[in-house]
Amino acid sequence: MERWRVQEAGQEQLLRFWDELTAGQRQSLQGELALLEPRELREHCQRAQEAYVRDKSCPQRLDHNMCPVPEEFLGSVRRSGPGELRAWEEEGLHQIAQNKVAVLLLAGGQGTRLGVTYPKGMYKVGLPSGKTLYQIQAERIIRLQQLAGEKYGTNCSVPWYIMTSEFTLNPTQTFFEENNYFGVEQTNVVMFEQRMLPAVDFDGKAILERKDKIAMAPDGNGGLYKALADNHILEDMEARGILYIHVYCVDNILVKMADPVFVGFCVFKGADCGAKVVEKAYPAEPVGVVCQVDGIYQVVEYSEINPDTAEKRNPDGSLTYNAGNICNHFFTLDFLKRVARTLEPHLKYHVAIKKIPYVDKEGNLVKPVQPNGVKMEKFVFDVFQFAKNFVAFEVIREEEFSPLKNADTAEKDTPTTARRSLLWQHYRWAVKAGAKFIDARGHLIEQSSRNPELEDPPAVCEISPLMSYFGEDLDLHLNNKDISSPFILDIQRL
Ligand code: UD2
Repeated sequence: MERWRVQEAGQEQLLRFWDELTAGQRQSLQGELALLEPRELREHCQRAQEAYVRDKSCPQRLDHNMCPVPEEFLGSVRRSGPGELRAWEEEGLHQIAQNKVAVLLLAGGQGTRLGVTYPKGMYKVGLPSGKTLYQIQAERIIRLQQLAGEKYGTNCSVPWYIMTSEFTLNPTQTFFEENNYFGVEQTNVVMFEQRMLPAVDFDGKAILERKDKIAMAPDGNGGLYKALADNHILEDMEARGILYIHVYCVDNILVKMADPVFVGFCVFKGADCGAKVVEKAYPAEPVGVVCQVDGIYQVVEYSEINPDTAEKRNPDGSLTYNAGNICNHFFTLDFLKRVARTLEPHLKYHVAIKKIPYVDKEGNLVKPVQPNGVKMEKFVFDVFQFAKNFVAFEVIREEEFSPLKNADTAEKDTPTTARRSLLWQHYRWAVKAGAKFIDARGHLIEQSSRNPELEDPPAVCEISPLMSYFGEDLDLHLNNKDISSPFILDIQRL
């Protein structure tokens, strides 16, 4: 064993149990250590400890320098006319039809709050079809390709880049293979892996989670930029002729992938970087706020804003910091190149104080009840500061944002709320298309004013994304038709 590596890093505790390990265990620990360059490991542990001390004595807050996004700089679906929206949509579809748009899914997170051991994208929220989040997303891509291709007479594709981590790569790959990539062309799905970083205790020592395993965690969704460089993803995009990339997170069941309206808006405005936002639902909602800090656009994350600031209100009662980040970002390829090749080292780490299971000095496994260590993460939106022309675009929450974060024991952002949001949306689309819902006795089901957050829609109607990306073209199948609930509108795949 090359002991010098851990000595040079000042992390000898990582070999505390070396003498007791089997040959296989030694090999696995050695493999982990080989990936950690001693100088980098030492600096990482020092940085984590310093950040912890700083954060504890004086949490870094940006509140005093924050300003809301001026309304004139905020594009908005609600405040735009149908003509404008149509023009943006056509521009977006045109770019898609010319193979210039890709989507990039951030799927390296551990989904700790949801409490499942497999990647979140494989989760079924209990829809009548039994579809997973990954399948819904795949089908939206297929339908969008079809819409853009038909409109502009091309045969186009929207490549799907998927950033995974050590936790999610293998299961995600296997799941896609087993499901035949849900009908997406396999060559258009590119999975790649982000880096991992050791978790560090409050004394600056990397933590052992087992005698033969270092506690490692993905380096945050801002690990994207290193991962793009590590895996030559930007070169792959360039070779395909991609100009625009829509980056999104895995758990929003309503996500409009490669949304032509958003893409078109950003292209029209000449933006190199953009963010979709929704009006925040309540001050403590766990979404960052898009704002200016010292005149520069950025997101202040929900974990880093003072409650007083989050609760500030305008004279009309609305929240002052109202532009809720929904982790839906637009980037040009040129912008990503600039970030990945030169600016990434300037992104700061954020400190998360966590309860990290560890082996104590006697070799017992301990599940701490109090936080005992630090995880360091970069955030995907921290690159906004580098934009030459940043835009924000406000969309309607009911149509575009319902994240799956927690298990059903929580009140919000659960499988139940996600399923409900999607079924309400499909119910609204069906009613608009002229569907008439009937119950088991053949009686018409009245449209009622139920509370979409607390109750299911009056009739259950799930529409496959293969049939409709955003409510379009449903009249043909639903207008004036008697539909008995529950109903699934889907097409047989070849
Ligand atoms: C994210 C946003 C928050 C808000 C919210 C909306 C960040 C940093 N925060 O908060 O402002 O928009 O979403 O739902 O973006 N991920 C990785 N690698 C990692 C960590 C996370 O790929 O190392 C992915 C994860 O799989 C998910 C996305 O990033 O798709 C967001 O991660 P999260 O659910 O931990 O973020 P959250 O809800 O704290």
